[in-house]
Amino acid sequence: MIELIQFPWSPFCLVQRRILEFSGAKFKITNLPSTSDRSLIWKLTNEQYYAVPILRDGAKVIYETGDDTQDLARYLDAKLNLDLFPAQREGEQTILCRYFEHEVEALGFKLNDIYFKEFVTKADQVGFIRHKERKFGRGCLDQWRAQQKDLVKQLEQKLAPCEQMLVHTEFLLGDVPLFVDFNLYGMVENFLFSGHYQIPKSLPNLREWYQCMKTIRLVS
Ligand SMILES: N[C@@H](CCC(=O)N[C@@H](CS)C(=O)NCC(=O)O)C(=O)O
Repeated sequence: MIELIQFPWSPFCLVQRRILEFSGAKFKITNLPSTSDRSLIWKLTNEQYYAVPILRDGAKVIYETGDDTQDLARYLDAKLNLDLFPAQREGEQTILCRYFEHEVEALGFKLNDIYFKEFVTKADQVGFIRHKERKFGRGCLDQWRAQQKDLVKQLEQKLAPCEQMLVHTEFLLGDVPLFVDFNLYGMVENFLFSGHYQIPKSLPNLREWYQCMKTIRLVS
């Protein structure tokens, strides 16, 4: 059985989880014991990788080989016949995913992280704060909390082009879901993870798309 090794709130993990659910395949989720304990991933990848998510499928272990690769999604796509990466949409998907994983993600995770005490265990909170502050500077979580309204506004603006696309089609690139839809879904789901936010009212088509993406299943 395929195993997804992850954190529940991670945008990149939420992408893979939704693809697995969509596929209807049986899979197992393993959450790492703490945000700073990457020893399971380190061991499984022969000391090549420590980020989440990774996949284990029997003897195979799949991890991202580059910053903007989609090795996990492509593995699931091929294995489970999902058709999420049609050749003729490859360029558009690459461009859009970079936007989602960088511009959208950068706002969504900050807005979720400010509520970290509600989803990170007490024992793990110091590790979580240290991890954030080492990358974003001392007091970053307090700064994001103070900037919350502005960050939501910025996110709304970043999502506006997706709203424009979804006025015309049910999914981002047409009438079937492609990898871009799952990719954006993961970023949006991370933003919503704390339960303190909603998709802005100015984005009604995105709201509708999100509800659909949350439950959509492959019909084979
Ligand atoms: N491009 C990678 C990004 C993965 C990533 O950035 N994961 C984060 C958690 S959301 C992580 O584990 N970063 C390394 C760390 O926290 O030390 C993917 O799509 O999986």
